[in-house]
Formats: sequence, structure tokens, C-alpha cells
Amino acid sequence: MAVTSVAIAAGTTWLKDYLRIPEQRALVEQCRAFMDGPAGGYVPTVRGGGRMRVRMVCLGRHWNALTYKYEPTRADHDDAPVAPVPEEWVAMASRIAHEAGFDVEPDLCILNWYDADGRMGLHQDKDERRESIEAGLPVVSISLGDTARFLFGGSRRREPIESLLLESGDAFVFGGPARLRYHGVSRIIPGTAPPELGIEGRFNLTFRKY
Ligand SMILES: O=C(O)CCC(=O)C(=O)O
Repeated sequence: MAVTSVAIAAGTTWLKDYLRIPEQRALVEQCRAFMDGPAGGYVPTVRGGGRMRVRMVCLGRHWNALTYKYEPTRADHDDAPVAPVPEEWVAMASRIAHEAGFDVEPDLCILNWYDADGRMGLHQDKDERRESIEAGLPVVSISLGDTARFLFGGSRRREPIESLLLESGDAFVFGGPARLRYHGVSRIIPGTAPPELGIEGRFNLTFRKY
């Protein structure tokens, strides 16, 4: 299947079908190994006391859900040290960013697992270094498994929100003037993953430069 590049708005590119099935399958295996590994996925509790609706593993730097800061160990959970982002993942995310017109080498990845009830509230990604955000260095997102209904709003919470169906193998990039746009996942559509992946649920990887 050919990659379709959809320019959603300034700084925002949706690369549909970016990853072929063999690449997706290899990534799913790696994601599973991180999620089920020794310092594996856990359900973060955010500072208001609510439990997130995903299982999360951070690579490169840990995002602390209580302080909203990045750190070298998982201080809000088990204090385990954070594994590095695999080099081939950095290369892949840089390549995707380049396709969307950005020059960046990400140094952290947040890996989320959504089961059939998974979701993520509308938020901005704004905990990276101020310099990275001001430079508009993009967030590169990759979807694997079940389709997600992805919400994409504006830079202010009250702006209109678009709803997009991100499918397995899609990449979505937002940077430049779009770097602080609100986004979230309102639902997962069970049973929509490509059968070749043998997966019920969804992995999402977001790459960022700290
Ligand atoms: O799962 C997604 O598509 C979005 C994930 C996200 O918003 C995040 O990790 O900040």
C-alpha cells in the first residue's frame, strides 16, 4: 500500500500507511518486550489523583506523572532507571520527521499501551525543554494495532477539535506552529488491528526531543 501524506494544518502531517506490515510486526515485538520487561509498563497516577487509561513505559527519559517533569529514573513508580531509546527507533523517528519537513533527532520516547477501554484526555505536550518547544521541534507519533479515534484541537483548549482515525502503521507529526496543539485519544476501536500483528489493543509511540 502506498504512503499517503495528508497535510492537516501548518506544521502537521499525517503519513498514512507509513510502515509496512513486517516493520509493524517487528516494532510490536519490541514494544511488547519493553511493556512486559523488567522495568515494564505501569498505569501512572497523575497529580490530581486520577489513574491514566494506558500502560506506559518511557525510554530515554522518564515522564513523571506527578510532577510533569522528565527524569532519569521512575521516581513516581519504582525508581527503576530508564532504558535508552533504541538507535533504530531514533533513526526511524528522524526519518519520519524529515518527511514532514523537520530536522530533529529525538532523544525520548513515550510508549503507551491502550486496551479496548484505553483513552487519553486532551492535553498539550509541553514538558520538554523550553528551547525544544520554542524551536517547534516536532512530536512524532506512530500507531500500531487497533485504530484510535485521535482528537486534534488548537493551541488553546476551547478551539474546535478535529477527530481523525489513526490506523496501524500511520505516523502523525506535529511541530512548528502546531507543536502545542491539544490532542488526545477518545477511544480505541477493538478488532481493527491487522490480523498479521496478532494484537488486541494499540501501541502508540511518541518521540520527542527533550
Ligand atoms: O496515543 C496517541 O495517539 C497519543 C498519545 C499522546 O498524546 C501522548 O503520548 O502524549
